[in-house]
Amino acid sequence: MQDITTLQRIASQVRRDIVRMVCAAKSGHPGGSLGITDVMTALYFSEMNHDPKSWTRSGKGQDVFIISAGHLAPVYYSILARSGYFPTAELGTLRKFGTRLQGHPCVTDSLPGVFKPSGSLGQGLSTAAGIALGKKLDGDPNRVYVLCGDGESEEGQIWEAGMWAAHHKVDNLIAFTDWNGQQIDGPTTTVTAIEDLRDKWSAFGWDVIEADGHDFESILKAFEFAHVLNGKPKMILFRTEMGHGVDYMAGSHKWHGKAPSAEECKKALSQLEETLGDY
Ligand SMILES: Cc1ncc(C[n+]2csc(CCOP(=O)(O)OP(=O)(O)O)c2C)c(N)n1
Repeated sequence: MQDITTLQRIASQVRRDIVRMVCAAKSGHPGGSLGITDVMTALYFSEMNHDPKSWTRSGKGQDVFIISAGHLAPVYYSILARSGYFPTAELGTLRKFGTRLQGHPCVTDSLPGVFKPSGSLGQGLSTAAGIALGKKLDGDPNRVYVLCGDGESEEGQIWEAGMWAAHHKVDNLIAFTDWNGQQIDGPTTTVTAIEDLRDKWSAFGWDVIEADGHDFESILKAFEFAHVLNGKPKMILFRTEMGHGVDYMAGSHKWHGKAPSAEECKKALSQLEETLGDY
């Protein structure tokens, strides 16, 4: 469990990692990654029971995290490296030929921390629900977490998994949505409206919690609240801003999957300056 100032410092470092990674690769997904950074930082550095030293792909004896919105690989890789799953020096290899850090996570046997390949949207919630039920059947008291996108939630399989998890009362499953209102082609309201996510998830038999995805107190309270609810799977809807922390990216779907130019990178890094120190 880290204090909030430490979490802010880690998140600031992770945002710089994301910008450096996509700039070096000249491609990738900075917008959603920057938007979900605070939540992912709270998850790995405060909420989850995990230990990189004893991690195994079976996920036994620890919490499991599945990234369903696999294009958010930059934030995922940075968080894994900063948590100690692999060296931070490797972050510079994002999207390079032969790297373990593919543009979307793939399970090479050698990349610790990754349970499942992703990138084809809509599938991760099904996997997470299955792993969570498996843990219950095994008597493993640990939880399963899964990150979904709001645009991703336009996929039908998300709702099939939702029905299934509620039917089987998979209450050790904590799903969360990066509710930034944006997806690849524009606002979700104009692509395929999914509002109101609160009503939809509760109609599907889930406990629903809403929180500010850029306020660590709100994020941690949401996770805490999820622990005391029993009998249903939980969905935390984190209100976030795409591109959070970089003014010219903030709130715009245009930064869903585009690398900044060299000039824009400099600008982004100067805005993410190490005011709180390096982590
Ligand atoms: C099955 C499938 N259909 C389409 C895509 C292309 N695609 C990649 S990301 C994306 C939008 C996802 O939106 P969201 O989950 O809101 O992510 P954000 O834009 O907030 O990063 C789409 C349509 C895909 N990867 N997989």
